Amino acid sequence: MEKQLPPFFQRSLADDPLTRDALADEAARQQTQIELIASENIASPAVLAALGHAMNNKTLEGYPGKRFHGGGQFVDVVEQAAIDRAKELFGAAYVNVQPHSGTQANQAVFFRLLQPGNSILSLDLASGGHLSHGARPNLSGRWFDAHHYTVNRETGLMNYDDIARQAEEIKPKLLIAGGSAYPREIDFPRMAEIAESVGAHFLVDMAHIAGLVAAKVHPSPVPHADFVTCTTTKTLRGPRGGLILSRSEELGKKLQSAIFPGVQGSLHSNVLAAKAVCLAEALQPDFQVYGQRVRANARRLAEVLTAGGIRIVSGGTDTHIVLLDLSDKGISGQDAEDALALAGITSNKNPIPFDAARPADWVGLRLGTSAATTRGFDLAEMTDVGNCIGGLINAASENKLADAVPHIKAKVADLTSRFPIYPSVA
Ligand code: DSN
Repeated sequence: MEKQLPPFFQRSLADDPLTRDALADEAARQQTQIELIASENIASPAVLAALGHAMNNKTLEGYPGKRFHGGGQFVDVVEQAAIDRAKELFGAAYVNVQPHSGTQANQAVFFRLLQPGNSILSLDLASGGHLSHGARPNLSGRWFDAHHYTVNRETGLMNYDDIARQAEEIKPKLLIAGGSAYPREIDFPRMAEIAESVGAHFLVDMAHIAGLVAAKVHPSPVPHADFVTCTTTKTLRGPRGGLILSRSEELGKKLQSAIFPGVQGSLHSNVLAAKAVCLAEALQPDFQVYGQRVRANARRLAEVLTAGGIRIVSGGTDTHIVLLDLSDKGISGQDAEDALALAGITSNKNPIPFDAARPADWVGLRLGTSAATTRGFDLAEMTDVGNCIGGLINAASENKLADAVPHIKAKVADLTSRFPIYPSVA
């Protein structure tokens, strides 16, 4: 007869009703709302199963085969699989799968390449850059002499001649490309040329576009940069965490100790398993179809919104991101985010290029199509979503939200019920 488990192992979430209910509510929210936050996605049940596994209990430091604790043989299997799969997916010679986040991946690269006080040159936040690329409130903005390039005020596009001139003037130790809200393709060979011309290292943070690069619908930075960092969360559709890649095994070897023991201690064993799962998923042929749909859906969303009288920063998109400029609508990004939320559409306020400093005054709204595409939305649904958003923004601008919300909310409910996500909340 099977031995009765001790009471501790018989406990479940039912013993913590507060957490159980919040988790159930979050699952229901994801089912019933249209998720358009560009940094989000819907991970597979297999990824979630790996995250919720007892591998969570395993403490390890070091790398496969060279650990500081015993009992690591099965974590070695998943860490090595994640490394091998990421190498294959991105054509990289070196991969580190241990970063707990994209920001920590960036910190490890800084730790390896820079000394405090060195100069760095990156895309500014309002133009779509990232906090960890030298923004003032971030550690990177305090410890390094951070300079930023902007996009062109009229076109919203990166101007490579301007960046080259700025780099010549500043002579940064590190040039960074990539960010959180730049919706257009980046010319990586040109950026690499600029870095080389001033003797700078070149880092690409492809956190947002990693899945599009994996799906081959966006050019890869891997052959051009010294290091490429990303998260596994966003277009890559995996667990929360980061990766560092390099085209060079030599550079990679130098980076290894920058993650551990440089900026991190023990690894997140179960997350490594989930990373292995999501990377295997991204190697399947259907992931390329997914990437094509994400981009086509973003283009459709931009077209429908433009036809609805809403300005899109840079006039369109090459990625999953559509950045709205609400400056001529008389409402803030926060007003728009709130208006969309009334109908069950989730988004986030964002600065647009040359926007105000205070988040409350930002006039941008960032949308992304990764999560909606995962649940099955295609061009027809994205046309509906665009019309819903256009209707809400124009209604907010004319103080007519009370009239507009009920029928748009009904449309959102119809769309989400036709495209269920996890079985338990379907
Ligand atoms: N960088 C933030 C974003 O893009 O939303 C979080 O990943």
